[in-house]
Amino acid sequence: MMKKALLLTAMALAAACSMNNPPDTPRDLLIKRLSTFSGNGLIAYGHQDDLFYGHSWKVEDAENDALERSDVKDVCGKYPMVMGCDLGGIELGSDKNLDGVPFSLMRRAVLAHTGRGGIVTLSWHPRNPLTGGTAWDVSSDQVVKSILKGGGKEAEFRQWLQRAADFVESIGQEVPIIFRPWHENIAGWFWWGGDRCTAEEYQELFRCTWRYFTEERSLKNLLWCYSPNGPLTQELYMSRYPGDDFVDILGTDIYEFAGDGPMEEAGIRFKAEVRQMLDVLTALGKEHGKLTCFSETGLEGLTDPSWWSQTLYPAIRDHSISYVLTWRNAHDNPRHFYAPWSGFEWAEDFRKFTEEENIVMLNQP
Ligand code: BMA
Repeated sequence: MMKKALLLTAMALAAACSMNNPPDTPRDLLIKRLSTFSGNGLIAYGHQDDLFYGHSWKVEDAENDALERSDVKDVCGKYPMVMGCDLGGIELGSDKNLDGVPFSLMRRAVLAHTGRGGIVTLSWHPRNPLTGGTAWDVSSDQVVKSILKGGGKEAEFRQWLQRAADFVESIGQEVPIIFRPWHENIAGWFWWGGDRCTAEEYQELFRCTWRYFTEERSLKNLLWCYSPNGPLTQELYMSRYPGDDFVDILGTDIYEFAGDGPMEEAGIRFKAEVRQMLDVLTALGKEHGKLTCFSETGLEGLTDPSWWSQTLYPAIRDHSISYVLTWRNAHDNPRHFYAPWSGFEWAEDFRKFTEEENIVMLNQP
């Protein structure tokens, strides 16, 4: 515990002492912070939608709630260092995201979490711009093509980008954010994934999103994360990579699925997949000078009593990833959760995980 505390103090001092250089931008500071984590073998823990709702509660008053509740904090006394949020729905001008989170609440929670010293990452499950279906509507392989230059749906898609950028802008440029659009793109479950578009179309989608936010809207507070589903070989991982100019963090999403088979085997398989994929990310991170992270993971319903100590932790502990994020605890589906909650019978295993020497939580008094 001492080692982690000393390191974090040294980081704060180092930031305060770099006085003769041009001031670091919020983006620079977040890059440095994440690099200090990974450079020192520390891994920040993250949880999706942490402040909006939990296993059996949700924020009712979006405008006034103090945003102090968190399933993670209920269990271990600390907030996760990283909070994930999802923009899905913003593209239609909706006031709530696809999981019912008001965007006004999201904005307040991003400010509350970063105000406490936490880090925020945004994903985006936009609807299908061609069919009007959800992000999971993969009925057409013309969708990405249709929203690129000359594709017919270009103007409409520009408005979607505009609405997403308006929201990011409304948070404020002083708040650095990890933005992770067009994720899990090697698999075929999203309209931007797999063979629903060509590699060139995917790359252009990522790049035009980057150009719109960075150049047209001058949103310089974003760190861009590329996060295909894993596990993948290095070759496959890079097969749709948009390029070093458009990416700051190499991530990956891998979940454990037990299905009907034995839990132990699923855990062994997951550990092997994660280690292999994180080895690939570490090598690519070095080669391309990029940060790395384990952008999404989890075991739905935490059906393995020792998942954190026997599966997740051993799989990640020797890898220099800046953070690991487990998915959301739905308030309206008792089986859809990825972090423990107050009263969960195996919460102690998670508590132990958060107390590991190299796992970083948010030390909020
Ligand atoms: C999925 C599930 C869905 C949710 C979506 C976006 O993995 O959790 O219920 O709508 O993520 O958050």
